[in-house]
Amino acid sequence: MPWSDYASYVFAPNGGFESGATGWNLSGARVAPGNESFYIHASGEKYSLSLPAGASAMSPPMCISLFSGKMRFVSRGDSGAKVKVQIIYRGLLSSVLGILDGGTYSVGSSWKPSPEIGMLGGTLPLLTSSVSFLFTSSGGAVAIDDVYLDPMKSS
Ligand SMILES: [Ca+2]
Repeated sequence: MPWSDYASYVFAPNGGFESGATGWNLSGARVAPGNESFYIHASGEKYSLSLPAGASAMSPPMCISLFSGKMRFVSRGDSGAKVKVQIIYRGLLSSVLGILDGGTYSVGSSWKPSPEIGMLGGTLPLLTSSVSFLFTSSGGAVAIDDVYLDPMKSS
């Protein structure tokens, strides 16, 4: 709400890394002490995900409707660091139906919410049942925390 975003977001499974890396598929990334500074999900949380340059992290799958809207997360990083977001669409049996480039974003030295990253909405591949988000860092270390999906386009 502080950012005038009133969508009905759903928290990604272990989307704040308070359960360690449970459910995430990490490559070169690790859960580290230090929560994002706004405590968007809950006060008292303690961890975020650290991605050295070139590391990647795939979120657990989330159910999705054909009217899916957008996702957001919180990040910070080294000067010049960027995070690339890809959206992996899966069908039954986890088969990959499509990969959408969600964009590459510069991160600042202090925590800030990502832009609203739009999803395919009404043009999702037929039979899509879940999505995962793949984060990849470049140009420096990046930290992310509090990953949210707006699973039904609500704004
Ligand atoms: Ca956290």
